Amino acid sequence: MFLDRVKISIKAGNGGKGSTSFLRNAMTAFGGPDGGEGGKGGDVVFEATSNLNTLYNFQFKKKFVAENGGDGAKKLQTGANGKDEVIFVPCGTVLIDPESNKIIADLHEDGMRFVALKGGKGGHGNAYYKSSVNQAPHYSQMGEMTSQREVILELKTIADVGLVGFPNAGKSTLLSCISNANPKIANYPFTTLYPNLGVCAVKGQTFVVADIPGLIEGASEGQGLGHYFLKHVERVRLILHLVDISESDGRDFIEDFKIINSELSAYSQQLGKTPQIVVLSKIDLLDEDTLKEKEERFKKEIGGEYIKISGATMQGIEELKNRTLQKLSTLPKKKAIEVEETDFDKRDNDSIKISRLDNGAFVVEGGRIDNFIRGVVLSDNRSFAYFQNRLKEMGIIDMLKERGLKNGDSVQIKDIVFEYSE
Ligand SMILES: Nc1nc2c(ncn2[C@@H]2O[C@H](COP(=O)(O)OP(=O)(O)OP(=O)(O)O)[C@@H](O)[C@H]2O)c(=O)[nH]1
Ligand SMILES: [Mg+2]
Repeated sequence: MFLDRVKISIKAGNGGKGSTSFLRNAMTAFGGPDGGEGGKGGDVVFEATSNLNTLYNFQFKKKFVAENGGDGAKKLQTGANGKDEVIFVPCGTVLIDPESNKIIADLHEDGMRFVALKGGKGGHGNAYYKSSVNQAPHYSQMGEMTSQREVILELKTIADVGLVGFPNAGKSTLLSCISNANPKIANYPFTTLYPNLGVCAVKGQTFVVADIPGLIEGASEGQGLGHYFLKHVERVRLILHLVDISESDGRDFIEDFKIINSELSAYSQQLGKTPQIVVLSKIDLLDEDTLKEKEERFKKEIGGEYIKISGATMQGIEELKNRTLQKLSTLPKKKAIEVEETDFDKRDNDSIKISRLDNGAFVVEGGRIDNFIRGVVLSDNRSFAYFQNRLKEMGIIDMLKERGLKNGDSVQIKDIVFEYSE
């Protein structure tokens, strides 16, 4: 099972509640406020690891929630911070915001981390609100609530070299000859159904090779397995373009070469321009004269750099490894995918929305209201006075009046419903 695109839901931890408490012991009957702060909620963090090659782990587990912050307690005890939820993904995983379709992170290197969602802030305890005018506040603050988000994980494999060609061209055979990988090989098209990675060692150096399912004419329009898997060679620095010069499947090898190149360009201009080494494969199946004839034809009609190999006799394999390494040394390291500026984890701290119910009651909602209401505990008179003052200061009463608020109208703000009077 190969999984390279999956949608999951993530949620950071809520902030813990601040505590309302007063110092009380044998010596102090009515001590000051000593309610501690709520702890911070855990973050949702993605981390790239080279121990994974697919998104298979996400087939069944699709929901990830970081721990909530602990509540504050008496004696100024701060609540514990919630544990971060660390989600491990294979190197090359790109995170996409399904709402905007924008890329929010590219985890292309082992150990790379990205904090996708920050945990909610802890609420203040009542000790925090102690002031010269209010020595004994009977209220504390709720922690900041976080909301659940969806994110798409898409794997764009990280490899230096990509093997590209028609089905049966000998791509997997080549991978097994030059690397530690052990891919399935068989004499029928589409043996390879998902990308294989192998590490090739040459002269004390290594490079990573990706073998993908074969392409056919019209792949860009969905023929065969389509060009779905080309995303796994999108980032390679060099393509080994395999062409079966023995024409064992009955097609013309020059045509094959041209078709694959036009499919690469149809997928993306950039992929069409990725440097290539043309690899003429299965030369053991041709006698010397025919091989020479075909080579001449290739030189005349296509030209440029090429190399002849046989996975059966190993002819040309060492040379191909050396040439690949040499060519890679002249090519720049692939850059990470550009990540766009997004507001994925941006909290709504500013909005105020007013609507009216059928019964005429006004409803006030929005991020600014949520933040404000966290600090309101209505069992306390001072707190209610504070609430009313703040409604005026924030301009909410004026906004409501503009919408027709009159004496006696009912106003609903979160769980609080009150009757307006001048
Ligand atoms: N004689 C000979 N046969 C080869 C050579 N390379 C591959 N083959 C055979 O060709 C067939 C296809 O080889 P694969 O390596 O599976 O081809 P592939 O390009 O990975 O094919 P798909 O995964 O279907 O796209 C198998 O039967 C191989 O044994 C070669 O150099 N010489
Ligand atoms: Mg194969």
